[in-house]
Amino acid sequence: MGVINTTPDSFSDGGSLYCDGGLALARVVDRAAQMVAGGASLLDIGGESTRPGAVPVSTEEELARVVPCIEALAGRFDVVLSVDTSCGVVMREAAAAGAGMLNDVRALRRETALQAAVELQLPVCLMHMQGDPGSMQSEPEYQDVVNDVTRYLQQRVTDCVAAGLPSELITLDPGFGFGKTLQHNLQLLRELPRLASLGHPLLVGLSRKSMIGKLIGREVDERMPASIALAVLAAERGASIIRCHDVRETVDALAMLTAVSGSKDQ
Ligand code: 7PM
Repeated sequence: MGVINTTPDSFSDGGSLYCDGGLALARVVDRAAQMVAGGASLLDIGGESTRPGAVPVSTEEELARVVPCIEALAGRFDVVLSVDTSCGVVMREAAAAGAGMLNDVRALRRETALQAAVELQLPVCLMHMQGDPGSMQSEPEYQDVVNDVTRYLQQRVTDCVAAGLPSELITLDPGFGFGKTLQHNLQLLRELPRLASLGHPLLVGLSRKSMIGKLIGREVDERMPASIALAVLAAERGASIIRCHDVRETVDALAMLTAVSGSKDQ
């Protein structure tokens, strides 16, 4: 899953999709084409910054960023377009524009988002986050991070299924960096097989995240090798979808894992 972040302050691509103060659709299409050529099968389009300390954007602003991008990409590439949003209105408009998956860092906890997902009957990714983006990185605490995240996600599945979302449509995500210390993130990655045993596909986003900066002191634009290592480690522990910025490099690395863990005659 390639990340297309349409926020002007995107931490890793620093508003590189912008030109003259506005979102440049030609750049979005170029970036998408690059990712598809690199082997992406999903593109995740987000217009709300969920970086730690981020201030919320209005629904209008989110719509203005995301919908034109989805319109520009839909039908152009043979990939599923995922929309990274927690807002039911954005989910509906994105789906109408051609999105085929919903990625919600708030796991459909907003009632309007849950309603939209149930009506749209699209695949969804439910992510764990402790707190909200404004405050999540101030001293996150868990009894046992793997247990707590597992139970949260299990409860969200139960609630979403009860509301009418088929279980087969649900992918789960531990939410690396969302209300977690470095040690929490490492523990979740180490014990990812326990999350995989919930029986839903797992999506992970580790690409360029601050845990890499904390471990090896690299700036965001120097985190690709470490991101790829984390992607391979996550895939080996049961992740099915890798959300990343450097698609071609990550796909190449994952092909090595597939080859080594594949059948004898491969
Ligand atoms: C600043 C900090 C900007 C962090 C953007 C981010 C995930 C996600 C994001 C994830 C799922 C980023 C994040 N991360 N959705 N959206 N899982 N499902 O690194 O880990 O892109 S935003």
